[in-house]
This record gives sequence, structure tokens and C-alpha cells, in this order.
Amino acid sequence: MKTFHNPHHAAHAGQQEMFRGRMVPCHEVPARLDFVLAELARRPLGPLGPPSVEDSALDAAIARVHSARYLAFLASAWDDWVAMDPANAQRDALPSVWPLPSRHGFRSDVLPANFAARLGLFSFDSGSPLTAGSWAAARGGAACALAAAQAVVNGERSAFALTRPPGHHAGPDFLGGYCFLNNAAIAAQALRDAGHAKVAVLDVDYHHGNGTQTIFYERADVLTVSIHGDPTTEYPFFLGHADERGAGEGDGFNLNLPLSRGTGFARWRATLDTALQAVHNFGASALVVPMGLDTFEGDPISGFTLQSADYAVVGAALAGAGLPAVFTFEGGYAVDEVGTNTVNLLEGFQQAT
Ligand code: SP5
Ligand code: ZN
Repeated sequence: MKTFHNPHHAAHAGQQEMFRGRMVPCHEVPARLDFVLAELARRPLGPLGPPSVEDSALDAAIARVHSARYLAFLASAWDDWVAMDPANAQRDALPSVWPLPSRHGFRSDVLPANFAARLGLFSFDSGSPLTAGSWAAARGGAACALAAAQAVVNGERSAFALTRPPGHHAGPDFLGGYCFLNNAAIAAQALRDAGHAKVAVLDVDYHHGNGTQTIFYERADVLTVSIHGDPTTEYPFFLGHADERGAGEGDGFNLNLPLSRGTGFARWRATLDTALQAVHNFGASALVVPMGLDTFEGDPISGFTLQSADYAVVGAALAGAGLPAVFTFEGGYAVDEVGTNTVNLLEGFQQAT
């Protein structure tokens, strides 16, 4: 398995996130990726290196899933933040006002000149700090996703986009959930554009992949499936229920499999079979797996109880789909174990292939 790692990831390093009226240290930290690299050094899965993609090809791939005005916002966000107040250079940017576009009649069509308002327009939580290096890191991550998709197009059985920030909460024109660019969606769209007629996305992160669902919700060519904590009690709360089945041409091409907080591996594993059956019925020729390791028992912000050894079983089950696969690194905040759990899953996939 080829791994593409993001050499710019550490440029994205938030200080604090808002949680219930307090600022708490960020969970999504650079050390996460370093632990995966260290484990890959101990248990190599194949070639590992930075992605090599042309800037123009990268811009085109990102623009396939994100809006032009959101990308323009992201590209200048840090400079605009510092221009508001030079003292902002020492602070992360976090939103504190939102337009609630779908309710109450607030407008999202008029772009505010005030950057703090613009930040709210393009985000859905105050837990995702935007820092000086966030845009460079997010672009580097998207390059990993694109390179991984290209590797699979060129005949690799699987490829791993080892990047942070993660991506699956980022939608067509919004950031949130520690995510800025939707790496899994970029990979899925790149596979489509390279000739895969049907692509399946199977999201195994603890949190519902709301961004990916929204990007593909009205499309029949990309099936989105997500196994996650029930949004009635779990983040991101406002999407991820079982009755969201897709809309328009996409009706029937989104499948949510929410599970109660506290769910253990036996139930989770059986749910994975349901997800894999849907992927099989769909008839995809390629698979994208947004791979979150926050289903782990020791995860500090999540509520399932998977054990380290279980991830090898997950990897083997995913290999059973018999499809070329792109893995994107998403959540997983038990930092000391995230390397072991990641490589257990990928090694399980590779050994069963
Ligand atoms: C990619 C991904 O896994 N994103 C998850 C975003 C979750 N953000 C909200 C987390 C709330 C954390 N609560 C901290 C409690 C500290 N004791
Ligand atoms: Zn997550």
C-alpha cells in the first residue's frame, strides 16, 4: 500500500477549541500524525512519501467539490484575520456569529465585509481553529487525497492519504469538526473523473461524515455510507439520522447507520456488514474509506468501545469488498494508540487482499 503523507500538516496547529463555554486544548494535534508515521516506520506497508501533484491539477480537484467563494475565503482567511487587528497574529481565528441560513431568514448570499462574520458564514462550529498555516496544511492534505486516488487509478490495489487536518465534516462551502477541505470527497470525485463510473464512500469515523453526505446528497454516482454515533446525542448533531436517504437523483444513495453511545465491537462489526452489503449492491468499482480511529475505547471525545486488535478485523472485512481502496486519515484522539490502531486496520486490509 502506497502512503502519501502531508509534509505541511504541522503548520496547522490550533491552540484551543470552544467546548461548553470554555476554551479547552485542541484534540486534533500534530502529534497524531507523527504517531502514525512512527508506527509505519516499525511496520511498513509499502512506499511512503509526500504527494507529487501539479498545483493546477490540485486546484482543479479541490474546486470539483468546494465552491469558488469558499475557496477564496480560505485562501485569504489568515491575512484577513490579522488585518482586522495586528494582535490577531497571536490568536487562532474562531467564529462567534452564524447566519443559520436554513432558518429564521438570515441571508448567506451577501458576503459580509467583516471577516469575523465571514468566518461564521463559512463554518458550523467554534471548535475548529483556523491558524496561520491551516490553508497550506489543508491544501497539502488534499494533495495526498488526490495522489492516493491517482495511485489507485494507475493500478494500485490501495493507497493511504495520511494527512491532517481531517476532512469529512467539511462541506461544499463550510468548515467545521476540525475539517477544512473534504479529502475523501476530493478522492472520490477524482476517481469518478478518471473513469470509475460508480464510487462508494464508507465512513468509519465515530462522527457522522456530514460534509461528504452533503457534497454527494443529490447524486447517484457516489454512494455515501456512514457508521457513527447517533446524532441525537453525538456530534455533529444536526445530520446523520437513518432517515436521510439522499434526494432527487441521489434518492437511495445515502445510507446512515447510527449506533448508540457505548456500542461495542460485536454490534459495530455486524453494522459494517450491512454497510458492505450496500456497497456491494451499489456496484461500485472503487471504494473510499474516511478512516477515523475515534471508535477506539480510549478515545477522549467519543463513545464506542473498539479495541486495538479489532482494527485488523475491520481492515480484513473492508478488503472483502474486493475493491481498490483509498483511505483518508480522519479522527482519532487517543494519541498514544492512534498509530497502532491505524496500522492495524491498514495491515489487516493488506494481509486479507
Ligand atoms: C474529524 C473528527 O473526528 N472531528 C470531530 C469533531 C468533534 N468536535 C466536538 C468535540 C467535543 C469535544 N469535547 C471535549 C470534551 C473534553 N473533556
Ligand atoms: Zn471523528
